[in-house]
Amino acid sequence: MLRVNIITIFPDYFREAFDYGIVRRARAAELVDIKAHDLRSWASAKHHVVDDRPFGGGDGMVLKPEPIFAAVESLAGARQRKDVAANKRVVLLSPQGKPFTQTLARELAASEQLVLVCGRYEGVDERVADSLVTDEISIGDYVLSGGEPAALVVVDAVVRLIPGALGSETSAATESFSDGLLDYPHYTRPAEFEGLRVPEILLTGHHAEIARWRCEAALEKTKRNRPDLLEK
Ligand code: 9D3
Repeated sequence: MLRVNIITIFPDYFREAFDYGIVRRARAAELVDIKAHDLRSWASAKHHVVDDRPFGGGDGMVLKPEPIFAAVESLAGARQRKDVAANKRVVLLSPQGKPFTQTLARELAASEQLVLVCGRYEGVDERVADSLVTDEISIGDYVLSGGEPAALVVVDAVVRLIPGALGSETSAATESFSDGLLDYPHYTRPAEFEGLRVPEILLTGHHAEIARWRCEAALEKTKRNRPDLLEK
């Protein structure tokens, strides 16, 4: 059973987020347990302050290290200090992270315990990334308001890779990105919709020719939308 603990100042953001589709099924089958925790419950009891002004000056606020260290230590046991060997990964979602990829998702899915730390404000005290976190991850080159939407993305991509999470009809290994191309185009009935026709070859039942058409169509689509994938 993979244990996923999310540390956030907005635990309610995750209400219902894991109650749909494959993630819901994986939770029901006890393949994964997912909990979101309020960072403020590890802040000093007085005012539950989790942020402070940046040393050196500048705009905005920075998440303080103490509540994050306390939260991770209470959820994942004693200080990991990059203890990948124990099969625990402590992930910081941050715009400065390494790109999240299917390869990284597979690695995380092979762990026993994941702690996801969601950043907010201008950032997180760098001692968290330096001394607590095993993986600092970004989900792409665009600006989010915080790490929470990125945590949703990571959990979704990881959970569906847990053995048994996908139905027997699909295997994660045969999906798009596994062969480095985008998926081929899909069609269903009606064969003509407002004058838009489904490619004739798909209606013929010539399986070898259909496979060939799909291969070429996938290549065309990849050229158009993701030429970077072809250069590799
Ligand atoms: C407007 C503030 N920016 C100053 C240049 C820095 C900044 C800080 C914090 C920008 C975004 C954020 C919040 N984003 C995340 O925590 C985040 C994120 C993202 O923004 N893009 C892609 N992946 C991720 S993972 C976490």
